[in-house]
Amino acid sequence: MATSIKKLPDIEQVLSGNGACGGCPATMGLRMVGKALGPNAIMLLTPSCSVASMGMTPKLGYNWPCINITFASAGSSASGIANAVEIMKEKGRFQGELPTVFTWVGDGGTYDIGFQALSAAAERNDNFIFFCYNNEAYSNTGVQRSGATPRGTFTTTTPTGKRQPKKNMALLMLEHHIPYVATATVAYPGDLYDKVLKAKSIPGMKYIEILAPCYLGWQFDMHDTVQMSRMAVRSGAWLLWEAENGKISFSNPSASIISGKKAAESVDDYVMKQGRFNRLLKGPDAAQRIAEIQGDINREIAFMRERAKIVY
Ligand SMILES: Cc1ncc(C[n+]2csc(CCOP(=O)(O)OP(=O)(O)O)c2C)c(N)n1
Ligand code: SF4
Ligand SMILES: [Mg+2]
Repeated sequence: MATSIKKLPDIEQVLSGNGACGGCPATMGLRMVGKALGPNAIMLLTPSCSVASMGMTPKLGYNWPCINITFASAGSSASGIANAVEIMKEKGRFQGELPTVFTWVGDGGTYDIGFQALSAAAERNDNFIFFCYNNEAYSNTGVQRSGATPRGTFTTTTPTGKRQPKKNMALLMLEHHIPYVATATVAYPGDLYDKVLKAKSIPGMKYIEILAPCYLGWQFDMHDTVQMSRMAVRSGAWLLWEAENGKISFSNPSASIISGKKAAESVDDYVMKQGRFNRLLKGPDAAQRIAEIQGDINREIAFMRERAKIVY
């Protein structure tokens, strides 16, 4: 069972007064990550909402040493820092416990622009945690489509709805044979906390992706962030899973959906609550568009159910 929200440590690494929107899911997710990582960590960020939100030294909104790097280089920069601290320790220039090196990167910086460096770092099994907070678009620059944007979504670069399904990025990372991969989302903070705590204790490359429903891009009321996150999981549009040394397991409610104990909720309510979908669902092809979105979800559930049976 996941750690109860009431049992999470009081420590706050995300400080009040930062520049994020109210109800920002990236900031909520980072707050949980901070509770698990604690202060002894080094953070690397690519251009994104989380960089725009963090402010400038000496008034940083995040209570870690933070390094802003180029969009394409999260994987290689984190590899460099992780190796540097280990070498400093070996040479006696660093005392005490090694800091956890982690990246905090959006879906644009993960699925698209930073994929090459991320893939290379994973193949080398370098020792850091790569966090992708996935708000399913390039939000900071006004909501353009990314490889994480689901089919049927309105963005400024898909004004008639994205025609392609999203990638299964976490699964792609698993196929790099790294020791730990997990998905999470802000409506299940204990699940996220436990996964980060576990990742922190595992040497080598870890990949954790957090679904981050963004009111601006998804077009819902900002106080509904957690509800959207919960609806994504209950409809099966986002599956909660982890893989330790290649073995996949699901956490609830996804575990019940995968085992067939509980049916996923219909995607209609989830879709109709979001302007990014429902503004395109007024025409005569609405039923077909919803069926396409539901079809993508059903296919992913069926695929992950079978994929979880394979361990290698
Ligand atoms: C090479 C490069 N291309 C484009 C940009 C402009 N840019 C800054 S933030 C951003 C969006 C980032 O999207 P994502 O990684 O998903 O993070 P989010 O904004 O959604 O938090 C873009 C395109 C840039 N800084 N560098
Ligand atoms: S646009 Fe979305 S992800 Fe960006 S700061 Fe606002 S709520 Fe957060
Ligand atoms: Mg994004």
